[in-house]
Amino acid sequence: DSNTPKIRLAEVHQHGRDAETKWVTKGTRVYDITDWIPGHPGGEVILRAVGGAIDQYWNIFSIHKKQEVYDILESYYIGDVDPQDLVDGQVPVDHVEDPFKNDPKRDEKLMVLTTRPCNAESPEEELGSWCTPNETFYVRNHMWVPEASVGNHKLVIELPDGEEKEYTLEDLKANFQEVKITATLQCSGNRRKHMTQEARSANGLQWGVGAISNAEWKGVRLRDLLADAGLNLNDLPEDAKHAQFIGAEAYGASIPIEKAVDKRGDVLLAYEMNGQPLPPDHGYPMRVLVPGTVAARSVKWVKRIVVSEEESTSQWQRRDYKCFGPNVGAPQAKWDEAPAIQEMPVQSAITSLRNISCHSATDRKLLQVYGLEEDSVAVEGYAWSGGGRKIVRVDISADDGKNWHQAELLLDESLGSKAWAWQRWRWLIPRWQAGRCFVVKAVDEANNVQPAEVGRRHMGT
Ligand code: MTE
Ligand code: MO
Repeated sequence: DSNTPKIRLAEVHQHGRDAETKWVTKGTRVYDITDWIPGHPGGEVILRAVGGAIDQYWNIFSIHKKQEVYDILESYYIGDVDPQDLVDGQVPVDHVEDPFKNDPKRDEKLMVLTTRPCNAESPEEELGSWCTPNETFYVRNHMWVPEASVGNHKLVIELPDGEEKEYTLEDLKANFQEVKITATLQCSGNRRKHMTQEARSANGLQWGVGAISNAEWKGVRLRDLLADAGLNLNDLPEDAKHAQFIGAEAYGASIPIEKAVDKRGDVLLAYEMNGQPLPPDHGYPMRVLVPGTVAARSVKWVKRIVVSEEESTSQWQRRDYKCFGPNVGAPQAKWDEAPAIQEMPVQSAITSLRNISCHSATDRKLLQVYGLEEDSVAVEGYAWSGGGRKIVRVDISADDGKNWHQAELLLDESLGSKAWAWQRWRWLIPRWQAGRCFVVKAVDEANNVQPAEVGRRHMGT
């Protein structure tokens, strides 16, 4: 109406990050949220939006899309965007800063599920090698890739008594023992598509077999850093229960302190991946690498580590990455009572299923190794378990689970205190013995076995 103040966009721009009072627009309405900022549950990430539109951030942080949040925002309403600045009744897009402006160009071989944020799985052809090339290592981003450069990136470690110590990448390289490990990262949603198809519908991105990849990581041990910052590893204080990690774009997660300080736990601040500096998508200049644990805890672009009595308060620690019984739907889920996923269960998948012909010279070599003289089917894939538990067996069936065989476990050079990296495997069966439905299930050293029904794969798919 004509009585509400009309505010020019140029004026909104002046109330950005460095201004005394901070404004945002949502739709065509303007809000002065200065007083709200200190109490914002998501912390200072809100400063990205001030001086401009908040709409695209709420599309990413969909947690805001509820009445109580709308009500809070309305209480800070100060006026409407001046109609002179509107195009077709809307705030023009050039007023809206693109939070994804630092996202890198990505390899075309990646199989993209969403682009903003980037969620992309490794294609099956790339899952056949021991270490996945950096360019085709799966990418799981909840937000944008933050602006980061070695020069201005500082890592702060905070202990329970409030003591803080700051490190640059150069400090890490100069003052701590360098460690190399091979470790597989797997998103908790890996193969969710198959769970949806074979068991029951599972919420979230419908990943195939490629939300997993393996790499050689170089970095320094988190435990060495914590000790340097003043934590007594031999006699941990009572209130040191979790190590919380905060990424530069606002993502956060935590792990139990026992894993963080375990010498054989191999938790790293990693700065190299397969002999290269970490690529932007994978945490440049440094990330946490928690081997054997769900990849959601390996926080990229890490800028702060807090040793605390509490788990991370982030939505990814408390309102995501938890499991509920088969009778519990989203409305009944008691998030506060379910434990956060840490170590992962045993997993395996078929990544390649192909006909091998005795008419081809290269195929004949493979047939010879397996003592076969007729056309056959070659099956290949990976197996992996959490907690560094070694894969001891890979069971494979070519007739939908009626008869089982043991796949050949391929030899690779694994680095680190435990079996953090996947086990690749292969198996050949004469064509006439093979049905159309193949099944794989792996067994780890604790004799944990995968359920067979999600390990199916049909010939020609
Ligand atoms: N760290 C930050 N800062 N931001 C993120 O969105 N995603 C997590 C984890 N660390 C994430 C993060 C999740 S859910 C996964 S599966 C892994 O990073 C993916 O690591 P990658 O993209 O290097 O494969
Ligand atoms: Mo993930």
